[in-house]
Amino acid sequence: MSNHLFDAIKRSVPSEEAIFIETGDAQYWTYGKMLEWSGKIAGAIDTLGVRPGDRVAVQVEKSAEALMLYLACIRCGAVYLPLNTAYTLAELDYFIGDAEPRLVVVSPKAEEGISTIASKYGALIETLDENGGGSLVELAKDEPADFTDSTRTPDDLAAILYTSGTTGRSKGAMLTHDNLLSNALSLRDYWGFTAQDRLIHALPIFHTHGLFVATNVILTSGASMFLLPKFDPAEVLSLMPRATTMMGVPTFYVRLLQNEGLNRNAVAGMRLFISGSAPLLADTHRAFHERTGQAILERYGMTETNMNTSNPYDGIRVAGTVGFPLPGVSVRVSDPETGMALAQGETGMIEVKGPNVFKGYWRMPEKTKSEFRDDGFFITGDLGKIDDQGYIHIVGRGKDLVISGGYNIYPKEVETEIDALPGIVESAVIGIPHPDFGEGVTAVVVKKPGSQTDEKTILNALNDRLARYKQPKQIIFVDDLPRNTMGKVQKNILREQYSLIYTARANA
Ligand code: MCA
Ligand code: AMP
Repeated sequence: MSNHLFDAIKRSVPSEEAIFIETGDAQYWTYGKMLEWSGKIAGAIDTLGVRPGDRVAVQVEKSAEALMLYLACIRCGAVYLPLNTAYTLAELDYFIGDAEPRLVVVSPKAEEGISTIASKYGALIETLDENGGGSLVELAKDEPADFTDSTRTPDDLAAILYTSGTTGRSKGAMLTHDNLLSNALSLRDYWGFTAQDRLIHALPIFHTHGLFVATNVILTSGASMFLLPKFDPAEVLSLMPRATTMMGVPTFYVRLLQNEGLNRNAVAGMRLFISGSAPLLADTHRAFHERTGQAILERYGMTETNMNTSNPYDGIRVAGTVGFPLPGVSVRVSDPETGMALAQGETGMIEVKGPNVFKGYWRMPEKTKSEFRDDGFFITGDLGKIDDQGYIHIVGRGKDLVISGGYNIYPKEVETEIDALPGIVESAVIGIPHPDFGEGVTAVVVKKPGSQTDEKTILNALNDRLARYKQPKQIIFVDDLPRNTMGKVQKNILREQYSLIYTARANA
């Protein structure tokens, strides 16, 4: 009897008394308490009737208890399905309908709205609040702490994470126990994590970065983390003297640089700053180095693949690159059309293969097949090259995707919503350089003649349909969209034409 991921976590526990989590209100979670509460919650889920392989969908605020719920699912064999807290009811309806979870866990304040959706798809509903209360915790209190973990092989599913699709429909990426464990162990060793590390954890816990990269690396190192509800530069700076490492999206570093408290002294005890989820501008890398003497380590991953490449821990971290393939991961660059491997230095499609790569998209075998080459390499949709030193550069995206503050937005999804509004002919959604979020979601819209629709009307209509971070930061009205001879909208022309709108606004 073994549970592939949780057995490895148990083997990494330094002692029952060692600290795993410190929350902002100076509450401590020891590793012993982690074992006890993940076991109790696993018991509660099991008593509710959740069986191995059943999905448990979770949309809750960040808390230590929420991480216990993730671990409880791993222990009882359920498939953990985290959902962004910004998702609207319309978005949740799709995810719950598609994944058909046995149980949905939500914040008490969202229970009323979501319960209709849960009952529509035959799911049970329980609550968990940001202070560690809620009906699920009440159930867990009556459960014994010594839960017998369910047997899970390396190939069994541990989680499904939804990523939006270029054609509109979101796809559930199926991640196995070994996808998560192999990547966590690899990152732990590559980045030199030990039980002495204390990570500043200010990321959300419903995406790969904050959930798997941060949490699983800490757990498999027997280390500890400061679990913060959100990113607040002043709070992060105040914790640095007691921390050793931080993981963040580029916006974290941009915002830290705006704080005068960031200097060599403030980071003296920090051994590593890691960035990922979106391109870190070389300027940000240089400015951070100048101010602190520390070179941010940039790495590259995807929901479907966990982490693929990383700049070296020992060695030169080159700004504007994502480093080398992680041990055990193969990366190649191919011709996007033919799939033929390209020579070193040439730009093409980045493809990856390794134990980190997901099992496929939930109930989408055709889609899964079309995104893999016959020899098992996954086609990332990212365009890049490998330089003569072996460093990988991401130079663009073959997929129509905007990344804003580390969140992905698929233009097609936003365009579909805008185009359905009265008075609209069509729209093109693009990402434009944004000083804070890296890229700002921008909609270029053509109205019907005589239509009174304005920016406010469109944004109000999107409020119930799309999570806030997906909504355009600006809407530009035009008479028509530029098209090529095939009739395809030329987004590159729009991106160029409006490239300065956010920087101009910031400098005004
Ligand atoms: C918040 N807003 C945003 C974003 N976040 N708008 C666009 N993009 C965003 N990322 C909206 C808010 O709803 C609000 O809207 C307004 O912007 C200002 O909010 P603010 O308070 O400034 O935002 P915040 O709460 O400080 O959040 C910014 C943030 C956050 C800290 C950058 O977005 C964040 O934590 N991002 C990390 C995302 C992440 O973990 N990605 C990893 C995905 P209004 O005022 O109009 O209401 S995993 C991944 O990508 C792969 C696998 C990988 O490689 O890691
Ligand atoms: P997600 O769908 O959230 O998993 O986002 C994955 C995408 O984020 C990748 O396919 C890349 O386009 C992008 N990404 C992640 N890390 C980096 C990075 N360090 N540099 C550039 N793009 C990145």
